[in-house]
Amino acid sequence: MPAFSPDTSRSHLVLIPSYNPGPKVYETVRAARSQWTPVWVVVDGSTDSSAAGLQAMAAQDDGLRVMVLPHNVGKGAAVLHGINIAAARGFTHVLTMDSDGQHPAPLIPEFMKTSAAQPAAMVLGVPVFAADAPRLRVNGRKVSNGWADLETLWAGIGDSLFGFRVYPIAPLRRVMQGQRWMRRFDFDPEAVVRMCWAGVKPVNLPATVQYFRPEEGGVSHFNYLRDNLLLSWMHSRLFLGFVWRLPLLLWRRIRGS
Ligand SMILES: Nc1nc2c(ncn2[C@@H]2O[C@H](COP(=O)(O)OP(=O)(O)OP(=O)(O)O)[C@@H](O)[C@H]2O)c(=O)[nH]1
Ligand SMILES: [Mg+2]
Repeated sequence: MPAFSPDTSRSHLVLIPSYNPGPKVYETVRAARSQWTPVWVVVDGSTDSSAAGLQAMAAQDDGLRVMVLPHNVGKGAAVLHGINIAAARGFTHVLTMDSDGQHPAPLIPEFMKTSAAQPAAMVLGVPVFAADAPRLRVNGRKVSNGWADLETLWAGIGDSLFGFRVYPIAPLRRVMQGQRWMRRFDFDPEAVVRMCWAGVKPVNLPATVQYFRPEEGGVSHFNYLRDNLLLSWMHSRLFLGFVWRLPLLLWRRIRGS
């Protein structure tokens, strides 16, 4: 079994929540491992064979840890599971990335370096889409981004939905433990808005996104009706939260903090 490399991070880890990702997950995890140590995967009640396949990889690699949840609890809940354990191990920051190969593993070091230089901030990937990316996805996010801008009084969120990010763990845990939302697909946009409310500043970096056709191993769990309803409900409750925080947000804006 290979020993930890000397550059194993004690503060920053890569966390990959994973639900029935198909075979792309193996190259995704390998790509993340080639850039960072440690990498943790939370298998969220997957019913494909990926739990066993990932555990076999982890048995050969001390830098990879695989946690398997018995039932599907949702992306946000899987992230919370991972960061609770990470916090207990002394980690302070987490880079979250998708398990389906869409996110740019080669940018992990740059994102981690930016986070280390500004540890109080969150580092947000801003998606750079290829010309063949589905228009519905590219344009659909403008609605969520518009709401997130309003809800934070234009705090500078580059993209509300993109999940390739580095979060400081302590405020993210506080925000998540403070309420019962953000457990599913609503995790990424609600996290970024609530973190802004908590005073965590966004730093935006461009990040390329890849879309794979099904025959290339592309898998999506985005359900247009279900997830747009979830996002509409999420922005409704965030808007209410925004209304009573408006004096605070205005005060911060006036002070320039
Ligand atoms: N833990 C967990 N992760 C999930 C769940 N659903 C999706 N994910 C993960 O969240 C990431 C994004 O899911 P996708 O279904 O690709 O959603 P998306 O990337 O926003 O949508 P597309 O633009 O269609 O790819 C992937 O890494 C999934 O494995 C879930 O129920 N639990
Ligand atoms: Mg995806």
